[in-house]
Amino acid sequence: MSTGYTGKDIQVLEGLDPVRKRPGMYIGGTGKPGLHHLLWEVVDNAVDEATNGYASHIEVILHKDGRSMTVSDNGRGIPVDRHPTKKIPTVEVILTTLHAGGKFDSSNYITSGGLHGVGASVVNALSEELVVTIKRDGGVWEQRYAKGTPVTKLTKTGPLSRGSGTTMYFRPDPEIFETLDFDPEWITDNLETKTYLNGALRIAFRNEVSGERFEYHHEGGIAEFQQHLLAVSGARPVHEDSFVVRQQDMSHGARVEVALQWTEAPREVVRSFVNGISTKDGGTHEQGFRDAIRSAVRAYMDTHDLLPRKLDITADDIREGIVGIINLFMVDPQFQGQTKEKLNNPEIKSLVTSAIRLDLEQFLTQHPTTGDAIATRIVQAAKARQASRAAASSVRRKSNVSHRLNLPGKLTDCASTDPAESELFIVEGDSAGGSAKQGRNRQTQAVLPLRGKVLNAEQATLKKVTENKELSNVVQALGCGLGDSLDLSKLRYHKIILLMDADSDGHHISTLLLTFLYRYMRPLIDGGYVYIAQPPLFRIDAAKKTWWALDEPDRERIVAKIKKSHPTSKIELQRFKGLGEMMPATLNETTLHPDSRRLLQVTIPDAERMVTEQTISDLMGKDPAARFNFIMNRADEVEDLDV
Ligand code: 1YM
Repeated sequence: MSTGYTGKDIQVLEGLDPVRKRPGMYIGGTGKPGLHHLLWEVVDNAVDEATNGYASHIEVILHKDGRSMTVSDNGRGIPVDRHPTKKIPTVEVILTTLHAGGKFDSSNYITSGGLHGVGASVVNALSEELVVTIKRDGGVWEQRYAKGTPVTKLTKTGPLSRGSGTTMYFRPDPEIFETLDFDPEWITDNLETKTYLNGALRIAFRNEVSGERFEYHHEGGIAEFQQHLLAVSGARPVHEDSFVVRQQDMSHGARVEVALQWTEAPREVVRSFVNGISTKDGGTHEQGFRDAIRSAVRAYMDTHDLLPRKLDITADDIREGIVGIINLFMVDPQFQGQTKEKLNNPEIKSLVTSAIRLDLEQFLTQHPTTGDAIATRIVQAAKARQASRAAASSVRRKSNVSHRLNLPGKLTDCASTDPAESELFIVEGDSAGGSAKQGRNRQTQAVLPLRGKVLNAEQATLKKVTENKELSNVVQALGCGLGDSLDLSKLRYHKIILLMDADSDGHHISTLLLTFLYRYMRPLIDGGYVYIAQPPLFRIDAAKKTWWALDEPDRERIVAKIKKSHPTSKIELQRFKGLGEMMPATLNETTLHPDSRRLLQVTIPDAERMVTEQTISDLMGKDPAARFNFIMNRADEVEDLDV
């Protein structure tokens, strides 16, 4: 080896092999979320340095290629001294040893958060190139790596003029990742959240692709964060002052911060964090938080005689409409779940409950106007739930009576009764419905045309929703009921495919339907049953062959290819104005037939889950053509695309 490393060091370097062999084990996957996970690891190390009081500024740069990042902080700098046992610079140990600074125990939990530098070696292993620059110990030090292996020694590149800190440049490895492009929206969202969770921290983000620069600093901390969430949710609060509490003296050296407010919205928004890291799948701290809310509010309502006699109030009623945040700091968090985003320390639940419950009850008692407004809101939720249950069960009755008797008249059903092979195409308009009916496979493909207006489910009550003809046709055709009483085992089709024109009307209807499914039939989306069909917009004929293009860029790409391979041949272009214009056979070949069609599967990836609430509220009622934040996943016959 030209770098002069000994056999002993190579053994250390082999330590990263498992990361490259099974990247999913360390970063959840190799798609877009996995790619961004690399960035979060590096940012978290810099934020840790700030949380520990050593750094105040972090800068993040998305480079011009859109595929490489630099993160720097003004902290102490990763140690560059010789590691006492490994006999190489400490920074090299950090970057080439799995879980340096953390630990990996046999029960398969990765222990991290508050433990410095755990993820840096994973980032290194999965980067085509990584350069670390450290200002510390009187010098500027630099070392380069490729795919986790050092390609230079740690070298002093100059004297230290002033300050200290760590800078890391990395470019994720195309051999590992399916997608390489960083998403500036994901980045800004994540960075801004970090500054809400640490009021003293300043983060600058420079996007060299767009030339933009952002600076984040939120002195108000999680109280300000809660107000921000409230603002983006668009929900109207039912009381003015939020409940904010910082509990410093919990046992086990833990502390917790909470901000909470009730709104009129028919849902609950809770964001939870451990040591400033998002726990999207919740966990014991979130459970403790929920328990505290239930028991404090119940106690308040009890003592003030605010509980109506004939109405039972559930924990869900109590939490309906809350917009809340919990951030827990603790020493040895244990994470669990697919992407290790669920806190699993059992002792935390009651610790959090007892840290918050009394303060919340006291807050309500000291602010009786607020307390009464919240109590009124909760009683209203319980009453609405009772009314909804009645409405939902009437829909369910209708769709259950007999397997087929109660199907909507507009549905053209398939012959098969096996949900696993059955597909429902929800089509816009009767004329497109006609083409689809003729072009489909009668055995497995059913068609439901929608004509009337689809209700915007975002602001409507369940009762209104079930009264909407088009939506109730959808519910009846699917057969599984909706809301709390949805029963997936009764779902009549395992592929529900929205087939709309590729114009803004079609897009609007898709959006309305997806909003409805998200709000009232969410398990269908979570279960991966919902798809969007991709009818072509253009037909291209040349050299006695036919191509289909989804959109203009697709068309240009195909035309360019044809010009190259058939330079003399005449190219004919046809643009479809709508699905109804397409011959049934064409529709079959391009859009319906499983062997040749392209489908987008509608999923909500974890990183998007938290912004989806906002996206949906943002989208509905304002700009129907606004970009959708549902992200589409790859499946066998399925293509990756944002709508
Ligand atoms: C751009 C990313 O990694 N900053 C960073 C990392 C470390 C320190 C400071 C640090 C920590 C400690 C002592 C300590 C790390 N240190 C280690 C290890 N920014 C970035 N800034 N001195 C410096 O925790 O005691 C791992 S990361 F292991 F050496 F302590």
